[in-house]
Amino acid sequence: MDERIWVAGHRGMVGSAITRLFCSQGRNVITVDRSILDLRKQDEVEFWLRANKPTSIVFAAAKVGGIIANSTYPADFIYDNLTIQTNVIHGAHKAGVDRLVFLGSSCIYPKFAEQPIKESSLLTGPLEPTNEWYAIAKISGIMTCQAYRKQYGRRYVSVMPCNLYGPNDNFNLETSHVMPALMRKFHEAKVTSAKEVVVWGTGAPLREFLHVDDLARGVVWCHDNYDEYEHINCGAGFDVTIRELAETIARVVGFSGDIVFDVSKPDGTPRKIMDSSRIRALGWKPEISFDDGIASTYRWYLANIDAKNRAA
Ligand code: GFB
Repeated sequence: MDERIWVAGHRGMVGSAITRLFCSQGRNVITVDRSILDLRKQDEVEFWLRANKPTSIVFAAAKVGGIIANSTYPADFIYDNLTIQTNVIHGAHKAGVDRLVFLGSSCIYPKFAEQPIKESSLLTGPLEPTNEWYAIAKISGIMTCQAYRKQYGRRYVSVMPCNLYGPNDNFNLETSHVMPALMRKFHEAKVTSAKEVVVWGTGAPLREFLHVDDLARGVVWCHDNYDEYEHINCGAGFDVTIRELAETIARVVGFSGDIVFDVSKPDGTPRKIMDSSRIRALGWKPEISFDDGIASTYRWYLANIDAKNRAA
């Protein structure tokens, strides 16, 4: 049978990286725009699946956002994510699609999980309150895949990435994650000769950052080879404090003013580095260094976001 891989969420940072990689391998990816198919509409999803007959699905469609977006819009985060993932996973089963890769997030793990966090830490303690609605939706996604595997023998698997960054990220300061937010803040401070940049929280939390092209290689590998009940971690293997991240971005961007911490903003979870030894034992490892990844993402930002803003 000819391969037809549906990458759901192909316009996002993760989905676009996975689509690029599949296409570079000469593989047949099918996509559908949000304006054509609203994944929150069950009937439409099931109709589209019957009509387009993918042979496999990579589920990279999600309502995502940074720490403030997650805690400000909890209803959107839990409703959108639960609805779209349930429609796609259940619809895939009904349409006879036997293979699906579900993408989650390291925020599924308990706030005070033992570090580095093993896959087996799932559901062993309370979640981080700033993103528990998103986390509950993603945990439900893992278990939905497991349910269809257990009851129907479907080869549905789940991959958990750490914090990601790269081309096609969201650079909106209200809703973005920390990496694109700081890149934009430092860049704008440089071009306006501002004296300081405000960074949220204390600067003490640790985060594990992986370039999205490295994640894409892990996801494509799992699509082709991973077929286990348990979800699998996919992380960079090191973490940095938010202060170190801010200093690195300031250096790459060329901002030499002050970095000020706004402690009225939340820190979120203190640390969430994952134990990715299982996927490493299977042969995957990151290839893009932290400094190179930040530098190339900043070049992408200049060429795509800053250039667009200046033209507007
Ligand atoms: O990336 P981020 O929003 O999400 O924030 P999480 C990471 C850390 O960076 C927090 C700090 O301690 C923030 O307070 N930070 C500093 C900033 N300055 C900024 C800024 O200008 N913008 C942002 N956004 N943060 C998310 C979850 O948690 O991680 C999601 O909310 C998801 O559910 C995602 O799991 C990967 O790492 O705290």
